[in-house]
Amino acid sequence: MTPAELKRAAAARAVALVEDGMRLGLGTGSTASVFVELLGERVRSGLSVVGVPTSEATRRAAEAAGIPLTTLDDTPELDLTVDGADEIDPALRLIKGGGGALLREKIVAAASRRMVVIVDGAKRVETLGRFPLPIEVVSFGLGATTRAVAAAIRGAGCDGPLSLRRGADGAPFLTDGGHLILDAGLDRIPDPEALARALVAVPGVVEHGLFIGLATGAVVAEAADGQPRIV
Ligand code: ABF
Repeated sequence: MTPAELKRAAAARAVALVEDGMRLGLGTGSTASVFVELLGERVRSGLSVVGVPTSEATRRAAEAAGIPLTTLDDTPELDLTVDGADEIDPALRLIKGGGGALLREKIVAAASRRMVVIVDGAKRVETLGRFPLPIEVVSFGLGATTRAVAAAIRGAGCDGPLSLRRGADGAPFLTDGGHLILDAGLDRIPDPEALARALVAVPGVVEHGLFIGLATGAVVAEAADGQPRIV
């Protein structure tokens, strides 16, 4: 099966977990967008749900699919969030934020009783870090914040280059919140909890892409047979 077919298989399995009346967090990325598309089909067949989108892109996709939307102000507690990931380890720790939506994704996941991650098998790793870790920072003081982030990374036993994410036009990439992203090419993160603690202690860091203790399950579609497994 192609990567696109695997993503669709994982998204379809997750849509089957949705029950009538649920308050949902709607993830971002190509896998989550298939989930939104398939959820829209169920909504048009009579399923009653409300969703909180994790990005402006997902908001537009959900509106196009006919999914009723709400906010965390009106609906501060969600039943289930379904979202993609860039990496997942055996303890369901994640790297997210390759799409730049990590801040809203983490807020929505933290407001959910369950978070199910939908990925193809290529995202599974023994040790997180091969995918560059996104770190969202405010633009004020960028030079000083970058130095402090580099020191925090070394203090947590990691090493590797930090690069300011840029868009296709070469300009700095801006998140939905108007912030910048530093991508840390660490290769291996031996102690994700220690790195997470070190990063949040840096003034100017808004959020980082390590999702620890948030995912309660994962639907993994493996290339071998394309059959999604729930772990
Ligand atoms: C979001 O989309 C992100 O947190 C992650 O970076 C990305 C995964 O994208 P895809 O499903 O397109 O691989 O979930």
